[in-house]
Amino acid sequence: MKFFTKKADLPPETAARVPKGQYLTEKWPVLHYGPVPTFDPRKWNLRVFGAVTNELQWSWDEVLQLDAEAKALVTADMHCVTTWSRLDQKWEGIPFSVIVEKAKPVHDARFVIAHSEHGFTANIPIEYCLRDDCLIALRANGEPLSAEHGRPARLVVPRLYAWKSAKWLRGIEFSKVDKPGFWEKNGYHNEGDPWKEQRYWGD
Ligand SMILES: Nc1nc2c(c(=O)[nH]1)N[C@H]1C(S)=C(S)[C@@H](COP(=O)(O)O)O[C@H]1N2
Ligand SMILES: [Mo]
Repeated sequence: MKFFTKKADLPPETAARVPKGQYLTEKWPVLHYGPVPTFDPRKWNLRVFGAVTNELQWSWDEVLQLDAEAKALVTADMHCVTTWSRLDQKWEGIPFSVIVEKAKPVHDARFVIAHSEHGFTANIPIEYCLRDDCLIALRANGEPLSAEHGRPARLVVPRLYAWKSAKWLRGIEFSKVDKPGFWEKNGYHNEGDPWKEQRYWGD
């Protein structure tokens, strides 16, 4: 079995969904920097802070409550800058719009900074998070997120390269100013639109 398929070897309708320079994979690779964190539901929380009217902090039980109240189910393609793409990934969880409704970012908040375990951050122009395909995912492809894929919660921003979809999410910061994150400080493009091939600094 072949794991990576070139665009040229795909039927046209599938090839059209794979951005330039990407290969299709059937398997779901695991990719991140550093160790996989452990999840302790008694200690875990999720903060929403920064340029907002209401700063918030939710326990794991409160996140489960939010998940029961408003569900997002998003089918989206996933593009990693290291050139693999996976189509029709199914994400389930809390719509990003719920975070916005509850925290009320100030009118001139322009960026979302995802904060994860071990100090990992990713910066995202706010408009990508205000789209209806952005969510805090608790499940992928019908199963709770596995430890390697971000248990218990990850941000999913399908329109940008997957490094912006921060695994092991612990905080959402709204900001008036940009704050380049881990990969953005280490050579990756600040915005990371796969359809513009914004891979690295200078692209
Ligand atoms: N916390 C954290 N999230 C992260 C990363 C990371 O290093 N740390 N790497 C990103 C990168 S580069 C990619 S391609 C995706 C991969 O997600 P997956 O392992 O679920 O396929 O996670 C992203 N989220
Ligand atoms: Mo990546």
